[in-house]
Amino acid sequence: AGEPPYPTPPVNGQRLSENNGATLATPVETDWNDTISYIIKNTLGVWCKPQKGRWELAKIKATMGEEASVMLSDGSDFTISTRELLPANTESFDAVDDLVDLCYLNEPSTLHNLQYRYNRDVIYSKAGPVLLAINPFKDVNIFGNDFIKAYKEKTLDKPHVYAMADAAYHDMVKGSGNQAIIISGESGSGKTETAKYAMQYLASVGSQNYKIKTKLDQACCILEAFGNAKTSRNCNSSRFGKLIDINYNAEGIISGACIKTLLLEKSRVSQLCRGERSYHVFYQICAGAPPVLKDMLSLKMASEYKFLNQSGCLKIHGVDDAHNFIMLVDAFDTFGIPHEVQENVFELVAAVLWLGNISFAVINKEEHVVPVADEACRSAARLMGCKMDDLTELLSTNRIDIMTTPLTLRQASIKRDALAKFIYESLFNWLVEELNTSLKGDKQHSPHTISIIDIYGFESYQKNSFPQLFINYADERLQQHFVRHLCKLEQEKYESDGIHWKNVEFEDNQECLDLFEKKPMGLISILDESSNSSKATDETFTDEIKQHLSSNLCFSCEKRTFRVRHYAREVLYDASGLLEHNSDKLQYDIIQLLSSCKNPLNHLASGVMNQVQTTSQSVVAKFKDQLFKLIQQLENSKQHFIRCIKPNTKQLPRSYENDIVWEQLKCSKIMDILQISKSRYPISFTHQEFATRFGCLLSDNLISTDPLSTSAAILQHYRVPTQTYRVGFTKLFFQQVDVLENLRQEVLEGTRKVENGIHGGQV
Ligand code: AD9
Ligand code: MG
Repeated sequence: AGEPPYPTPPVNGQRLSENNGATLATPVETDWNDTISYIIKNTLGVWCKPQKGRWELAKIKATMGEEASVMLSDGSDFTISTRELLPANTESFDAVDDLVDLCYLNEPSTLHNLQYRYNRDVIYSKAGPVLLAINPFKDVNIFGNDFIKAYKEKTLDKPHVYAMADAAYHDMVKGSGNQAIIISGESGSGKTETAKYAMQYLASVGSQNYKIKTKLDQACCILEAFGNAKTSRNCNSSRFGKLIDINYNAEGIISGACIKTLLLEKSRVSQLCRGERSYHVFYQICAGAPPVLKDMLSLKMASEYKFLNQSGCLKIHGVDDAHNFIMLVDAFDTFGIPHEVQENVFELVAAVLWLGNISFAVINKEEHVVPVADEACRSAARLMGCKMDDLTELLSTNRIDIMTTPLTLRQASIKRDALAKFIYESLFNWLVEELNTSLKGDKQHSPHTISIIDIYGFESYQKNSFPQLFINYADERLQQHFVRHLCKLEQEKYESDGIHWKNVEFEDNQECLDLFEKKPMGLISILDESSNSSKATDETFTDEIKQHLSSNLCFSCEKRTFRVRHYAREVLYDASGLLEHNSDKLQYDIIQLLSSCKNPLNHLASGVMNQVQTTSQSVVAKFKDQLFKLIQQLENSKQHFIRCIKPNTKQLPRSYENDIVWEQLKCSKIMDILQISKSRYPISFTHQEFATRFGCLLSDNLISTDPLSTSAAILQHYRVPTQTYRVGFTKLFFQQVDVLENLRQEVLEGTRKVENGIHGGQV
């Protein structure tokens, strides 16, 4: 073997600077002064922060006790405490594919590596078992058929979502059961795009079935039109969570797929924040419906609808809504949805818009109101397929059995919005069912599944309400799953088998999850109970949470607001309106009216109506159940993790902000995962498994009846370097076994003989 391409440092970990904020314990600690001497001797670089600014590379000129005189690349020099220096990797480490391979694993080295790659459009990197994907916010030429082919044929082996999808596929084919690709990251970090690329790969690697491949693409188009919207974080933000199961037959060929969704943010239908938009489909239909359809729906421009024009934002820069409408119809056609049914769908979309335009007139001293009998009311009733009188009555009175009570303006507006939201939600759920019916294959002959999970990402605005609460709770749950798998279980596995292991301390987010989930008094239980109580108000709810949750370290309550310290960041929530959003009880008269409608709406809504009538759970309690089922499905699969990272908050290409990237790496515990991965033994065998598998490498006289003795003989005989494996009570753990596997193959193929006393050389 020749000289290594870089000087070997005296430590395999790195020194921690007190101010770098990460909890990087090193498996082997050595004296920092030794490292400094080593750096000076070999004229290696260090990282420093002149004037607490950004990290810069420097060379140490001299040291005086605890201080060092360093020179920056522009030739300037200054004096700094050696404690504020961090070792830099040599240039030969620039752009390593896996951060684990960095010799020094610290904040500036990690950020430098990712930025070096990002500047060259290399958006994927590995962080041990996790694939990191940094959002390029522009087209990078690394996707499409040629790349799929290259990853399929293994002529490319760089980190890529295709490589991860390929690994999942091959694990499945080789018999390791169901697989799950779990994509997480903040809002706008690129989860949904990444999920589509994963799906693209899985659809082509396991398919001669182009129909399903196209359908999967088109399903995304439909779901995004109805379930995505522009927020201030992301112009195409997913407002529902999704899990797509792709089913394969025994030969590894796609047989069908199934989409499962998590709670749609339906408040967006009637209420928008400044600068945001409602669901894309509304703008698409207003901009792109052909004249005949427009007439049929009495459709106007988006700017004419109150549900759309309230936020002062109707267009997204660079997005052609009219063109996207044509794409949507195309997608419906691919799914074989007949034109009359498509018309029914569009009638409902337009009905929702017209409902939003219904205004009210005061009719008496008590301020009771009735809807104004104008174009809005007429169109809404016509499109829903009900009599205008019935709609007018519904929106001016509450009817329980034979009792009717007139409504005030506020009550009538709430009821109108509830009706619009219910119609839209039913339509969304119905669409998902339609897609599933068409994607369903032969379940009986589909023993394997690869699931791709893409849910909403963490978000925080100036004003945060119910949607942020459930989105951030879901993100918190998924983060725990991520950390549990990659940090906790990994370390427990070694410890329980008696392996000496220097534990990497990491902060998990159990305290925050307890805040939400604790029974009987967690945020979800209190919210659930208050929503079901007729006496509860925003004030009593705030009092309750203050009283019961204040001891939780992640919680603090102010007047009408409360703060939650999420793993990602602290968020200030507005307590008012939470109960109303959460109770989601549909009045019986709304259900009755909808059932009598002529539009196939009554059929579309029936599933949701059944649910409404049979369950008394509040929205968030139902959501928690859905989320738990999803996590359970993940637990029963072999998991592959992708972490998406946004390089800036402005959704801009070619902009990489160190602080923003570091914040995400730190909170998501990527640095801890790296630390664990650096000293990890990913391959394991029980003593018996190892002895049986590699026993063929030993001559008979060296094989013992005790599997551990046989295993030890193999390791000794082939001089497997001791630092590459560990022997536990029940298992042997390895960093890699490629060489033993190759030897075994040669023996099995008869190209190598195992002779008594002759070892195969150092392995
Ligand atoms: V949210 O939690 O649903 O709000 P996501 O899903 O994490 O969010 P999304 O995938 O929608 O983010 O990505 C945001 C935008 O980044 C996309 O609309 C693209 O404009 C951009 N993006 C993301 N990934 C890529 C990519 N691989 N190539 C090019 C990308 N652009
Ligand atoms: Mg998304």
